[in-house]
Amino acid sequence: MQKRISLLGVPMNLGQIYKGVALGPTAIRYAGVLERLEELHYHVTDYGDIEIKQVAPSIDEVCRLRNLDAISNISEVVASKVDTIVKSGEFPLTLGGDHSMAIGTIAGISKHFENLGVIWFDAHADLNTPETSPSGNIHGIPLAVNLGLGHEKLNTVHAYSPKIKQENIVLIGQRDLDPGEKELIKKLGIKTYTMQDIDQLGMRTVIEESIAYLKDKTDGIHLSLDLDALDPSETPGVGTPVEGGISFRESRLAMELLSESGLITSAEFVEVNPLLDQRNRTAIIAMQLITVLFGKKLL
Ligand code: B3U
Ligand code: MN
Ligand code: MN
Repeated sequence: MQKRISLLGVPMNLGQIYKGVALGPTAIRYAGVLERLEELHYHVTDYGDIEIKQVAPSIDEVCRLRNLDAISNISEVVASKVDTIVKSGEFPLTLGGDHSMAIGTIAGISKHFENLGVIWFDAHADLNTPETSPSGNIHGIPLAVNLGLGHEKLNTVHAYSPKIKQENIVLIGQRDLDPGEKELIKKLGIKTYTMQDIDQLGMRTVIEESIAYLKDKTDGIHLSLDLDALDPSETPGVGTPVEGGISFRESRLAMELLSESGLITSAEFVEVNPLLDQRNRTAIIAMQLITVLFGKKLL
C-alpha cells in the first residue's frame, strides 16, 4: 500500500439533523490516528479540516432536500482538495462528517480512474434519489448521486457525471433499506451483501467474493465506511443506529483482508458523532479499523 497518506477532515453535518457529527474528524484525531499510522511507518500529511460554514437550515421547495445548495458548494471544495491530493500521489484518507461528504470525495477521486470500484460498508445503501428519499437528508443519497441519479446540483459536482458505474459497486452490511432503494438495487443489479448474507456466508467469504468481483474490472477501489455499519452496541456514536449490525471483530477481519489485497486506493470513515457516543468509543473503533486497513497486525 501507498506509504504516503494524506489525512483530511470533512466536518460536514448538513446532510442530516445531528450537529455533533461535525466533531467526528476531531474525535478520530484525538483517538490517535495520526500517531498510530506513523508508528506503522507511514508518512502522514494532515491537511486539517475543510471549512464548513454553518448556514440557516433550508429545504428545497421543489425536491424537499435539506441544505442542497450548501452541500453542493461544500462538495465542490472537498472534490478540489481531494483531487489535488490524488494528483500528488498520496493516499487520500478522509474523516467525517456525515456521509453526504462522499459526493465530494468520490468526485475528486474518480476522475483519476477509468473504473473506480467502491465498497460501501453501511447499515444503509444511501441509494435514495430525491424522489424516493423519505427524509430529505442528503446523507441518504450520496451513492445515487455518484451514479448520476441524484439532484443535478449534486450530480455535476466537479463538472462530470456519473462518477461510478453500477457494476463497480459492492454494498456490505445493509439492514435498513427504503422501498425505493430496494427497487434500485434490483433494477441496477448492484452487488449487495446484506446482514443476512454476512450471517450466512461469513465475513471472510463476503470480502473474498467482493475482491474477486471488483479486482479485474477496476483500476482502484475506494472504501466508504459508515460507522453505523457496525452494531450500535459497539459503535453507539452514530446518528442513525440500526440493531443487528456487523461486529468489531468481523469489521477488523474485513479490514485485514482488504489490506492484504493491496487494492484499496482511497478510504473514508464517516458518521462518527462524539455527542452521541460513550467515551469516544466510536472514534476509537474508527481509528483501530483504519490502522488495520493500513496493515497493523495483532502479532
Ligand atoms: N435511508 C434513510 C435513513 C438513512 C440513510 N442514511 C442514514 N440514514 N445514515 C434516509 O433518510 O434516506
Ligand atoms: Mn451512510
Ligand atoms: Mn448508514
